[in-house]
Amino acid sequence: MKLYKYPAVEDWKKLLQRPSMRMEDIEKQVTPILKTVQKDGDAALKAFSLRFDGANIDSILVSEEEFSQAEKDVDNDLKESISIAIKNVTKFHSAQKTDVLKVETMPGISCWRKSVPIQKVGLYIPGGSAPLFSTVIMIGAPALIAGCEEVFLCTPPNSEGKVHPAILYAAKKIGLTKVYKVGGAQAIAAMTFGTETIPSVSKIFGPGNQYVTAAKQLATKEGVAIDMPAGPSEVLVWADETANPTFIAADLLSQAEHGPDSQVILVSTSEDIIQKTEAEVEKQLSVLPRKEIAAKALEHSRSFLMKDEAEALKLVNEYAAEHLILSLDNAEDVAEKIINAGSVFVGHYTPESAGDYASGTNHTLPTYGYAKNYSGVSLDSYYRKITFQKIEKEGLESLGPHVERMAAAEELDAHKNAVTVRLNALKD
Ligand code: HSO
Ligand code: ZN
Repeated sequence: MKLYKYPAVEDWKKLLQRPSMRMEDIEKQVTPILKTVQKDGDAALKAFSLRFDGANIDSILVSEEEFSQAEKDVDNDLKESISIAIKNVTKFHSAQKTDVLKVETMPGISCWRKSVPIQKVGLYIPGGSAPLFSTVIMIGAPALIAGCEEVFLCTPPNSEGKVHPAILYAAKKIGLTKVYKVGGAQAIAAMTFGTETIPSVSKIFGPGNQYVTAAKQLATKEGVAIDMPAGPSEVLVWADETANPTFIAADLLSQAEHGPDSQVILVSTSEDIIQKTEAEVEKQLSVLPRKEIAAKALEHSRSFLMKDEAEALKLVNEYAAEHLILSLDNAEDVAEKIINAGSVFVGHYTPESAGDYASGTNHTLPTYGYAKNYSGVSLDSYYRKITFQKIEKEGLESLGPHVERMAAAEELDAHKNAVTVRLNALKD
């Protein structure tokens, strides 16, 4: 991790830059995949599974027997932990339900807003080196709590045509029964256009590699919504002299092990803490099974020594981290001053891992600085909010003349008439 001591404000933007993502080349590779799936449906999905995953798939839909086998393959201790995670995530997200908001803006004029679940939702869970069954819970449970009518999941099979048992177990446990064995850009294409087996959806959720990310971006041009623009995962740890270097080194590495393009940042007003943490990172890294991945991520990660708390706060808000850990004595006070972050972990005993798996908050969060303008996934992500209004005759009598006047001033006579004909009828 490269150390920057008291960086000048004018250099912050450059120093806080994320690794660049060039999507054009990938989009060029992904576009033909989307087109082929649109044209050939299931046959294209099977051909791509053979080509990219080395899997010969008979049935794209996971069978009852496969679910039962998964149930047997997951050990009881893990089942218990998954249950606790589901319980906490369900509790936190269920509490996000809102009542219909109804307001009488003037006598005889009522306006209300109601959350209506998105009808068809598709979830994507990547395969690869880490089977992210926790993500099944994070993006699946809220969809079911919101009441989305059709919810299903796509995930790539391994070369034997199988899905990781914990993914199937977690899916079944939250109430998802439709899981399709298809991954990569072809899965996103299937959810966008629909195939004989896989229905098209209105919104796609879930992480993925660059091909999946590019395919999701292209799906938006076809009228499909996506959870959020994706970039590599990241954490910023802000630590003061009361922080424990062993704890925060572990936090930095927990993010670094996600992928070689992950970014980890350490901010402190104490040079001693930075030095001790760096030594601790080296020590812990050497025994990690994913040390090669984590080491690559650390190559483009940084530490910042800041003059005081106020400067550190400005830098932290400028970075807009996906995950922000406040390992500070006054963490709760500082938390109040955070204006840009995906999710904040407050105090020495709040590791990001807790939120990644089981405390209750969602781990699908805005990366790449998007925390400045996007929120993480929550119950809201599964709704549209529809507004309604009902105007009584006396309401139109009092408001109508104002609408007529405004319409006339905008030179939109048909708008004015829509009120005038009614007001005339009321005079008769
Ligand atoms: N830190 C990841 C989520 C995750 N971690 C899943 C472990 N499993 C992105 O927020
Ligand atoms: Zn994680």
